[in-house]
Amino acid sequence: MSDVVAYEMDGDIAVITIANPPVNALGHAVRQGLWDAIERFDADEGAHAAVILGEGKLFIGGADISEFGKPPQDPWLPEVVNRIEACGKPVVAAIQGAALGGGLEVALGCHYRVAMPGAKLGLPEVNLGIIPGAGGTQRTPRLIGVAASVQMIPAGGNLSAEDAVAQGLADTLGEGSPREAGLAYARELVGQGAGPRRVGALPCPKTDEAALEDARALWRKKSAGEVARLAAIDAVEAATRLDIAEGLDEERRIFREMMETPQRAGLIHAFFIERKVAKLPEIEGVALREVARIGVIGGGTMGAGIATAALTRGLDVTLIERDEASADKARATISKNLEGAVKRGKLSDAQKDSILSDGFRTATGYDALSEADLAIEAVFEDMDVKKQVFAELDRVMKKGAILATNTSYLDVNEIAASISRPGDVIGLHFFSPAHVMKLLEVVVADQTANDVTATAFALAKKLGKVAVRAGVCDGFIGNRILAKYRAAADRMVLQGASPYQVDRAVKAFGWPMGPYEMGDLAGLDIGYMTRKRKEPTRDPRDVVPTWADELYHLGRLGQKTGRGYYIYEEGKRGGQEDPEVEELVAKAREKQGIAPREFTDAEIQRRYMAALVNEAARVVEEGIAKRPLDVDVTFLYGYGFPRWRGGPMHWADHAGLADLLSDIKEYAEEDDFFWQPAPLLERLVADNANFASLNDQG
Ligand code: T1G
Repeated sequence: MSDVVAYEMDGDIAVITIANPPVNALGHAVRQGLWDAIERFDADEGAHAAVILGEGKLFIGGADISEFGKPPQDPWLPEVVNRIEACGKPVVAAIQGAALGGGLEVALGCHYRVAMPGAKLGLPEVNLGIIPGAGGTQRTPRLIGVAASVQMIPAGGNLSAEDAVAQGLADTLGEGSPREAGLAYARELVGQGAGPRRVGALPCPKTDEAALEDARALWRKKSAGEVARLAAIDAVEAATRLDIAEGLDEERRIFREMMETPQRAGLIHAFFIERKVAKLPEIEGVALREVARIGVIGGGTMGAGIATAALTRGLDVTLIERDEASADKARATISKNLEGAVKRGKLSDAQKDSILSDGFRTATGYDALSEADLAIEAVFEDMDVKKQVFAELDRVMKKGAILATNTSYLDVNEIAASISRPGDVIGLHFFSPAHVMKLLEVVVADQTANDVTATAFALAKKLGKVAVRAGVCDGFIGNRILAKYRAAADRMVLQGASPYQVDRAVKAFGWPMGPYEMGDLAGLDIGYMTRKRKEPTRDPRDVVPTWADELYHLGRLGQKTGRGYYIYEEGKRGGQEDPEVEELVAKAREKQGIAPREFTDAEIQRRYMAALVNEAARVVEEGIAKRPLDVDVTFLYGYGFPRWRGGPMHWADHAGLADLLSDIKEYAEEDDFFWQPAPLLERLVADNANFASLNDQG
């Protein structure tokens, strides 16, 4: 027997246990082990039924994703599933924790399924840019029908054990341990003289044109640019007209097609980097400081959002405001945020009430934080104001407490150096709205202690955030790079592109919004203030979007004033293009003596991404981002970069760094101030290497 699949008898029941931590992935050894175990069971006269178990917290987490792209090894998963199904005696799957992807397909190859309370049963393959490839799209609709299948599979979602039993994907809910439940059910079946019950032998599911059409319409809209979700619907539809053998072949054909798409590579890259981003040598094995009570200084949008994020994850929060009126306003904002969580079903009314009564309080004096484990300030972005706050925190906070700043660009080293305990200072840069956005830039200053950094990453996990380590510079990783590709957009507009064409081209690339729509959402006053802040040090060759300054002076700040780049009408989704903006832009060109030229959407996309990747290469070279994958995670979770492209650095590797570099050099011929190739990019091209080759550096 293989060392990852065990076979033992419990009375007249064969118990087949998969032990391949951490998630019992169906790598080659597991597939071979399962095959051998089923062969043995079929031939074992003393065994009247079999139970398949997964050791540990879950049944099976799916096929082994790390094997993708490598030469396939027999037996293939579809064959293993078919072999289980073909067994001459009943086989029961006992499912705890999760049966996902190939894991559910193995269970569907079994003749009976017992699900333990709390288990989730699903086919998340589309989230990896593929479709189920071992019968999931053919056997699932035979059990739960077409409508339920095209609701679950294209969404990459899963069913709870209870819903799975209700819908017929599983037969019964188990009690006790998975082993006990599996054995009890197998013995019951043997007692009833029940034989194998093959899902594949069930008739083709009745088609449901309406459900198929609705699902196609939904995913055409919702997953613009992604191909796997629609392909999964095609596979389910095939089950309505092909017998199981033909259906499995058709599923396999589509599966292989999806395996070849760059989207698959992008989505699997995203899967692994979001798990790797928190793996940093400096925090590995470092003991954490305890964080149960936190203080938030400032109850504005960010402060209230941070407090909400902490409260909904069970932390005790004291919020400091300058006076009672501001404190009451902050409490009202937090209460509204929690109301939203209740509406989204994330929180019960009772939980909300207990949070607001027991876990949250406001104060107007810093002494209220003397027992706090961590304090995070979210006050006005001014260095003197920040230093005043930190001086107070330094005075009142207990020894070993962590002092954090939510600044989005100020020098965290300077803040740290202003107090007596710089080693306890760290940047925790949340993204607005802080109780919704997943990204958290953990800004590590020169003197930050490793256990402070490690504790920050643990806190991020507790808050349900994806944390990325960032070094100290203006804008850290995300905003620094954003400033560059935004500037590239402004340059194209000055040269002749319409802001609206830029937004359309960028969205066609897969971003949820273009830079000018984004400006309207954030507020054009933010951009104006940033330009004013940078004015004293700006290089005269830099392009200033003077049309945006005029919009600011006209009080057209975007969505919040009903007009910015776009005109927003009450109750209407999105904004209308504004011809006056085009006039302001034309005036700016005239003033600078620029004759406008045509831009294709492809050129806009190329320049936008080239500016992003070039600056990102600098950010990695300077160590602001430790690895290119940190940039990818930042943009996937903080800037809406299309997940199916894997992240900007992954995209660049697939687009070809040499081509990108030669484009940048071409752009530099007309503008060598803005377009200076990053030395790292030049070096990688010279070494015929790529960004991925740097993802294992620490
Ligand atoms: N293959 C390989 N490694 C996997 C894996 C998998 N399927 N799932 C998890 N890991 C690794 C992960 O990278 C991490 O590694 C460790 O296990 C713990 O994971 C034919 C082809 C199961 C819900 O899409 O959703 O089946 O970082 O941190 O939070 O139709 O992992 O420690 O080195 O996420 O407890 C379909 C993917 C595959 C499920 C557990 N299956 N996994 O969550 O742990 S395609 C999936 C998950 C397929 C067939 C097709 C989650 C989990 P490291 P973790 P967790």
